[in-house]
Amino acid sequence: MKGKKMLHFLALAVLVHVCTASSDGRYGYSLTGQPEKTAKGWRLSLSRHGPASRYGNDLFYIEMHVEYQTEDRLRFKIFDPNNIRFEVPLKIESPSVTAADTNYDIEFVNDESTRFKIIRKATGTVLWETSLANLVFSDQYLQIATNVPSTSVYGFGEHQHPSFKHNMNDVTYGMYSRDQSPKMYANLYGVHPFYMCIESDSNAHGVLFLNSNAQDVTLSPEPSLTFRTIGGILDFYVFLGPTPENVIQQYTEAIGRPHLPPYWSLGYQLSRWGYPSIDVVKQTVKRMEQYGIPHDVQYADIDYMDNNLDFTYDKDNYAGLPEYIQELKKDGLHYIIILDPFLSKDQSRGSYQPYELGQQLGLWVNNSDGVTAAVGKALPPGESVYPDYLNPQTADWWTYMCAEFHNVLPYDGIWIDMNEPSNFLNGQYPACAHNNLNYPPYIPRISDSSLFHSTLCPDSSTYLGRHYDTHSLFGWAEAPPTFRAVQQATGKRPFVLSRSTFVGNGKYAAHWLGDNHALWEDMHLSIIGILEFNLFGIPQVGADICGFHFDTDFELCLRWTQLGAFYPLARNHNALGQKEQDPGAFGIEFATIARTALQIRYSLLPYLYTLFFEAHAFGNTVARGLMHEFTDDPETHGIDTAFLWGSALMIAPVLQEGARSVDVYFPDATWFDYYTGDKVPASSHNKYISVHAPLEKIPLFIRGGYILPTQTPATRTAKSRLNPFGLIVALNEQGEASGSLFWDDGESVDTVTSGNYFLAKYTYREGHLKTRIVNNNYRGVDSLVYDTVQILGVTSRPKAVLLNGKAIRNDIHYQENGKLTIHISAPLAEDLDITIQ
Ligand code: MIG
Repeated sequence: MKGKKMLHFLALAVLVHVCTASSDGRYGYSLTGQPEKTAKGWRLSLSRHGPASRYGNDLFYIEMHVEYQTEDRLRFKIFDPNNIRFEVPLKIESPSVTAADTNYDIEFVNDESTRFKIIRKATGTVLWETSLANLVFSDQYLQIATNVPSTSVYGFGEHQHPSFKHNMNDVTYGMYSRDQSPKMYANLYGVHPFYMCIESDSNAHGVLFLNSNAQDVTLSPEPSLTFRTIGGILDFYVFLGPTPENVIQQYTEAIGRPHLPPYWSLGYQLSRWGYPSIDVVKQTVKRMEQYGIPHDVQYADIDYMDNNLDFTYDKDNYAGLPEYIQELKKDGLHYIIILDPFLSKDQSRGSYQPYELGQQLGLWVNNSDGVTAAVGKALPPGESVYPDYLNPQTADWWTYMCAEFHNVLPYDGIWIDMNEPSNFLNGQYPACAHNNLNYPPYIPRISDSSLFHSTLCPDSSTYLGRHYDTHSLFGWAEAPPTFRAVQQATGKRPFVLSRSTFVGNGKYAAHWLGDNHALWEDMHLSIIGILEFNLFGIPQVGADICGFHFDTDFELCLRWTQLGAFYPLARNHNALGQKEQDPGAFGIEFATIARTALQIRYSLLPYLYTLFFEAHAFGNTVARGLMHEFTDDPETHGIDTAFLWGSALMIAPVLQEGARSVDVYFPDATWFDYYTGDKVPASSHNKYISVHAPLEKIPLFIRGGYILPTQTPATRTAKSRLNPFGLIVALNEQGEASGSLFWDDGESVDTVTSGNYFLAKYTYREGHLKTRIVNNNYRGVDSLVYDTVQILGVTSRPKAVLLNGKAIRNDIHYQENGKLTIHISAPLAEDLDITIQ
């Protein structure tokens, strides 16, 4: 800054430094005039220097608006003040005035490189530093680069990443929604241009690049990130954390908090593409029952349809399906049907009403003429059209069609597939024209280097503009009307499972990681995908348990079932032509082990459900990496072979064939073996310790300091929900623990906003376990009881145990490892007070 004059602007405790020396940058942009104060922050005018980029149509004047949206959220957008360019139609609420007491400062340094910095006030760490001299803003190529304060960078999606913590060695990831089986580095089904970075002093921040155009990002060792997109504007949101959980809370506050899933959807879900008939479905369901394996959801893939046509069912192979669904419901099961977005326009079969209606109303994605429907080829016979879900009328029609279909098949939830959107042709008929939308000057690092491979032509027209801009929003826009349809049709809390997702979809949909392979490697990679979608605000996520493509095998499927029992979304699914892989398919040994793993899941569902409540209400993650909780231990930054449910349960699955032990890293905390209650010795902390993992066991550890609500499992959540509750009280070194339980009817709409729930907080200190009932507005708790309290880490055999002041005599069991089990019968709806003397 030597020899340069600096101006300080003081606005509501917000500091903007501007050096006013004239810029002689040879390219890029520099500041013209002074930053102008606005109600929300600052406005800066930028003008271009030097030669144009090689992509043509560079803008001479652009504007940058900085908005101090909240004390932890800063937005800056760089756009064309003279022409409207596409902006993602996601509403992010922000106050109309600048936030006071922000945790960030911004700084402009107007030297040759015109740098723009975002600084964490508390530490001075520069979170974002970009040189406007390197900025490119042409019509179809926008590029901005920033230094990042460390190499602990996570996120960006959707891809199959080799590790949770990114390799920063000049790796480029493309983002453009695409129907493609997960393969390393490729752009996949959804688009999430969001990353989180752990700074070197363990603070964390997150950044959203709100842009839906085809784009890529390069991660380089400086460390730095370079964003390139081929449309829209440069619109960034920075979230200050400072903990990883805070980052995701702030991120989901902006983009929309995840919905509260129906309780039953946390149960075990079974699916398969290729149940040849309803009889095979029936046999499979029966087999689950015979083995007593927990099972809450049965899926219908396209097999149920008549000729792969939406809103029909196969009256031959699936004769009696409506009645069978009713039977399943009586038995406490739930049924989810798949729907594809494309509608066959093939008239040879006679009138197909869903198409006719949409055609009359003109609801499709159109060709570039804006009038005639874009026609592709997909699963149904003949040619297909694509509903333009961005059109509110299309959304209404879809909601109507889905809700009407509930009168035919009384489904409980809808699975929306192929919504990238997928097309078996590369572009629609007759072919994509040679123009700068279909063949832009720069194609980001995406598969086949094509914007229309397996989808529609970018110059197609949609309600909000060109498919070029809205392509990756197709599935995003399909989720809300599907969500509304399920709610309308069932009158209950909806469940929607979507393949293509975009920023903010967690409000409406769960996600599965797509067409993985029955390979050990894919099992490991699934953990990374699950942790990433928790960062993206879509915590209800899972991978196809046992693998989709390829035949699975006994050991892989068994280990995967154990791991899958701890996916937030636990769904077994496989591809047409593969051998059956439901947990009953491999005989009694498999079934017994699978049952044990799933019974553990079911016993922990009250804890899992409470985590989903916290995700919904506060934006927490459900499944999280160890680095969320042990951020200042750099060893945890790279761990993606183990993960946590919330703060308190570590899952350390076997990920290798033949392995009968797992090397588990124990960050510095108190840990208890879930199975025995044995305390992990302090000498094992901050180290990898080999843990015994025979075939029948997945290693699980409970973290001291936490109280987890449990419930006696059953084969359906409808039943387990009525069973007695338990508490696992895992003490830390101070002999303390805390936790909570959220409970409601599990299926009504908006129980949280209407307050119709029960919420209890538990604390344990100085030998007292106490509850505080924070909310008591769900009368379903009145018939529920606690029957067990397990306390882990008790230092000596207690002399007496009192329940609400009265000594309990017989029902106490103390083990030398410090595990105390107390059997009680106490109402859930009343304060529980247990004293250990
Ligand atoms: O062209 O509905 O990812 O889960 O089983 C395949 C059949 C279409 C792709 C989905 C997969 C599903 C399959 N679908």
